[in-house]
Amino acid sequence: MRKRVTFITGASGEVGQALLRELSQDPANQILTMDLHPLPPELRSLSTHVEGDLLNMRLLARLVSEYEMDTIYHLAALLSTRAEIQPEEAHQVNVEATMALLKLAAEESQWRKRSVQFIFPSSIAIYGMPDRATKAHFQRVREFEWNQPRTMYGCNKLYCEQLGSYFSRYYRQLAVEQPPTIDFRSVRFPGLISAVTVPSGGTSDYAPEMLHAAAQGKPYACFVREDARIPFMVMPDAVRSLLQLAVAPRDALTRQVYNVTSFSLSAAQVRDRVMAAYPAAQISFEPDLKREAIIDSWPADIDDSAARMDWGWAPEYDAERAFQEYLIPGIRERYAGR
Ligand code: AKB
Repeated sequence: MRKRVTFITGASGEVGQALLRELSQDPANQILTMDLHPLPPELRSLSTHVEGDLLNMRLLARLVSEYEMDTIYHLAALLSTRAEIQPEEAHQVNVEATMALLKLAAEESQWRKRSVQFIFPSSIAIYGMPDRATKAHFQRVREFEWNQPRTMYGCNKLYCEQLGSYFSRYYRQLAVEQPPTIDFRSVRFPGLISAVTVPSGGTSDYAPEMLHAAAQGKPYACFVREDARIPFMVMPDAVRSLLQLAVAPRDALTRQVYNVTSFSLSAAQVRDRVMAAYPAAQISFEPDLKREAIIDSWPADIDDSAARMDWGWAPEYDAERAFQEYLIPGIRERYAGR
């Protein structure tokens, strides 16, 4: 008898760790996690963890023989800056591994005659504003607008949204007997900020980096100009959006991919909030024009009204609460005594 589990890929990453903490609050959840890296020691008791590569088909086959996956949270990805440095590897991780998992989920759904749920975090990187004037003009972008990414990561995420949708509606559409399809659902995240973990390889990383550097008394040179602006969300809201979308009644969903967001801040506004908490922080602006151009191609804000309407999405933390009640106290605790 196979063990029924919720499967989290990329579990050692920022979202993975936060999601694992949250899902494991319910002892009824049996959780299987996978990542190239081990989990941090404090999370090791919360799941059965497999250290390995999603592109290792023999390993995936072994996991399917041992576990029945009800829900897959497929979080493993190479983020936007790293994907520009290693585009082929990014394609393998971001696209080929997603394809392998979607196929696995479809075969599982067919075998057990019940949909496997597939939850996929996408990103504001799927948008591509052509220039700063356009970005200033079209402030809040809807799901179907400006879908012309300028990064490998953005292309990968946009394609995988489509692939997920294909696997949930048309996979093996010419077969005599139509297999049950997967239940694919996706959120497009803005830049994420956690009080507990520090990101790596993303382009929105300047905001969390600024904050974590200030908390450690380290100087920080921000790699975008002061007026560069994108939307952000704190990690507890990001995790809540994934969990809330997963339990939404299927017939309430009018789309498969939803924008979710919380607040939009310029880099200078992030600096001001950090300085209010850490007045001695040394923050300068030394733009890296190539990374800054990526930020300029992402919208200043996104419209998440479809998520609000269909499944009651609303962030708990606006900018004020995010900094005052989550980020600053959480970061103080994280670095206390160091
Ligand atoms: C990145 O910067 O690549 C990510 C993202 C916005 O998806 N944080």
